[in-house]
Amino acid sequence: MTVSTITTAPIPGQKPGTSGLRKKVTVFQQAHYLENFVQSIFDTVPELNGGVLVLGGDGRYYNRVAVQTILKMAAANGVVRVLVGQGGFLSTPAASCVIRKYHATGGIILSASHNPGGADGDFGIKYNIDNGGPAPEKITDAIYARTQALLEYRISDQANIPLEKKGSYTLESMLVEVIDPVADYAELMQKIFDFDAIRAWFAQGHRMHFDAMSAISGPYAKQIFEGMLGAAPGTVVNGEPLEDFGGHHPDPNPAHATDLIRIMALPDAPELGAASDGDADRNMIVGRNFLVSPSDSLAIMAANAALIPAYKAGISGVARSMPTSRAADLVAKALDVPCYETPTGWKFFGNLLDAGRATLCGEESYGSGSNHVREKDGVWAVLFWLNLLAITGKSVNGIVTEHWARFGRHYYSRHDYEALDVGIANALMAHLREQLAGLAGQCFGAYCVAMADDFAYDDPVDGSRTANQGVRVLFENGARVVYRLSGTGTEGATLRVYLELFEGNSAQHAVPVQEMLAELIVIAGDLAQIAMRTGRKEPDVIA
Ligand code: VG1
Ligand code: CO
Repeated sequence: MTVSTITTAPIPGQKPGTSGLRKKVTVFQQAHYLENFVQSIFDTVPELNGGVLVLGGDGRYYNRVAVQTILKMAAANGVVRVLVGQGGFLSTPAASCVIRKYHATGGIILSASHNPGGADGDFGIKYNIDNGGPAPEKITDAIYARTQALLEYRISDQANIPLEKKGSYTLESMLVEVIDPVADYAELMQKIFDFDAIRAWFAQGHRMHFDAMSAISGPYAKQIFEGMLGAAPGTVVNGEPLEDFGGHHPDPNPAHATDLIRIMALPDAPELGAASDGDADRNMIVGRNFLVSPSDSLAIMAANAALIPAYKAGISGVARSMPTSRAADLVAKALDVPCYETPTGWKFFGNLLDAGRATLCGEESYGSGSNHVREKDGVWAVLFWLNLLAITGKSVNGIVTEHWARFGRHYYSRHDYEALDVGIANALMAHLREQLAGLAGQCFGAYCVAMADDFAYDDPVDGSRTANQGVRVLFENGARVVYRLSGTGTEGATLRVYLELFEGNSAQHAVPVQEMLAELIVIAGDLAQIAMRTGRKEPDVIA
């Protein structure tokens, strides 16, 4: 048993994106690739020397190998104790929960979330700080800077830890505790929601269909929904985490959760349909033949939060990422609490949650969460909806349409153009930015531009400024188009176009989304010259 110092050289391109460093598995398999990044974390966060680390991932291909490597490097870098999920598993929200509960120094989460897995798929690694949330940009920037100067890393040569068995082990002088990945998280959920009411609802014969998409939410969903809440066996499908997610994109949206959509359109569909993503931090909520937009889901949660035990005293505020629809803003106004608009990515919510300025947060990308952890949380969101159904006796469709009748409806859609040439995508964004100054006052049919800018965020807690977070064009009639490039992809560039239109008149609320947005879609395409510049006639994904 010896600790070695291995000579290495900086590897270019190890810059974390919206949520950690994501690359093809084959890139991570290159010599020193993972080790360099992990050593850069240890060098950037000196408190880990003598500290406690939480470690786990979504079980995708390379998870097991990476966990063993990181354990050996943690031991060599002076970590005193590591809590690692059994099998190397921890969902992203569960990792956040465990970091907080055991007052860990930080956590390393292995996931590429909604990106496909397998030997030819994607892998990812992310560092979370002691509040349980993703490291803020000043830390991820410092980690990246370190990768560019790194010349050596430290690692133990001790044998692998048997991750399949819960228990305590030692690696050099470091304690490794292999913990139940579900237990702490399930206990936390019980404190938040009315489990008795949900249990009674299932006992009355109500049904749910949860598609874990062969990803990490499966063990959590099975234990909580079927085990603790009495949902019928078989409620959770695709509940075994697979290294390649069965060959699918573990991305809960209408483009990838097609089985769920089909089942929820059948005449005998259950009351609630739901799905989660690779690392179980996203959620998709579906009623009978009825899709809930994630932006609406956030607004509805805020409007009904007082019905949930943990939030019955009221919420302190709401936060949403900039591209997320402004439905939550209207609810915050009615509740007389602030609504914060942040850049895309959960790391921007951490300060607001820590400061008690926001209780609920959400993103249009099927993510929502609260101050219970510092990550978005898929199973939590499904429990929130179950709790609402159980205590109101209403249907998903009923809750949403009543919400629209009260607040109006924000028609919303996101159009993604994937695997674009990086140069073309950057030029498209640059062209949009060049037009910004002259856009206000221009009209496109009935759509007149009120304001256009490149979104920048000033964090009200630590005063940091984050610029260039997406081009937004606001129209006088309340419509909005946002353009940004994805920061999670591993192939070329992905252009996301976010479209939003407010309709206050309930008589119009049954119009299909793409039909309602048709004119805005054409304007958005023309403004950015999407077809001309990319050669694409249609988006790859409509969410
Ligand atoms: C996407 C989503 C963003 C989300 C991020 C991580 O980022 O748009 O809202 O926070 O993924 O989610 P981007 O940069 O590709 O648009 V997860 O569940 O993939 O960790
Ligand atoms: Co995710």
